[in-house]
Amino acid sequence: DTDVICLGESMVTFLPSRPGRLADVPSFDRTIGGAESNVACALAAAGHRARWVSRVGTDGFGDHLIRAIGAYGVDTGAVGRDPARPTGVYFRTATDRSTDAHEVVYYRRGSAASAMSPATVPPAALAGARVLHLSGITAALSGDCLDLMRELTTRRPGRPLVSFDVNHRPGLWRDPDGARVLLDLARGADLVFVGEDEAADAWGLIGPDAIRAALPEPAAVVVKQGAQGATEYARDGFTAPEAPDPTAGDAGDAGETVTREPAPVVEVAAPVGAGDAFAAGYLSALLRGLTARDRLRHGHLMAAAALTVPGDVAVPPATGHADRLAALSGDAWG
Ligand code: KDG
Repeated sequence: DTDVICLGESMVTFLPSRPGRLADVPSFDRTIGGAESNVACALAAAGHRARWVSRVGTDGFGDHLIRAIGAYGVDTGAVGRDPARPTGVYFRTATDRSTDAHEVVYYRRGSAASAMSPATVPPAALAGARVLHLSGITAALSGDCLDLMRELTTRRPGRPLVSFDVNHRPGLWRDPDGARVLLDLARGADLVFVGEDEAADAWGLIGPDAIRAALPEPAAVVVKQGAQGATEYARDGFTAPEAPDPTAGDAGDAGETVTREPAPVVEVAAPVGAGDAFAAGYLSALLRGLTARDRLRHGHLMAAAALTVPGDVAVPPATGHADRLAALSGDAWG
């Protein structure tokens, strides 16, 4: 058994040796990326039992991903190998400090992970967790992957708490209705993470209240508002149960609490991976039964760790240290 299962494609990631456009960068350093395994790595580093479920090729890049993600303490035993398809790869440039922009190119069409489906991911790989963490990236990879996402976000008794980070990547979607698909998938989750700007771009929803109004089904919705902080809408009694709850999905008449927490001010090295780190910090606090304020603060602390390094994954502050930072008074939090 495990605390959290994170399902999604991971890629060998190439970061530039120096700033500049992709056309000009002379060499790249290899690291790892992949929204869901980034979450798994941060959770494992924070002391939780995390399993990453995916598929990779039988190539050396697949070996590297399994080894590097496993080195964080993540259980990689359920990762499938596909001799007929390659492991995904992506390159990106450094973040331009004046525009906050970077270039990304993916080499992942037809990858091993794009063949994930209800048939190729065994049910045993997805069993025995308190939380199943998914993201909208998977839904954009292929029709098979979308089928799997629809199945995993279908409400049924006894399923784990389903956490869904919208992660709208317009460049990955071939379906012009991708944004609408993401809204449908989010409605089937128990916990949704979405950026305020992301919701405006994808769905035309302006502000946290409008986002919650469009997503009434999940027990909790967390709207990330960049440097301003985050807002959580949580149905009373929202927790990650130790064992699957046979009544899960039954909203009943529970009330709702809205919690806003500012984010600490940090010097940003690269924004990539900050959303994943936020989700990991939030989930870590949720698994530990902490309050709404502390869930958001642990999200902000892990995001700060990721924002201040150039790569996609950051080693988070040790749990005791993070608890002391989260307990600082409101003034310190801005
Ligand atoms: O959130 C960070 C991820 O976007 C990055 O690690 C790569 O998974 C990735 C993607 O599909 O963009």
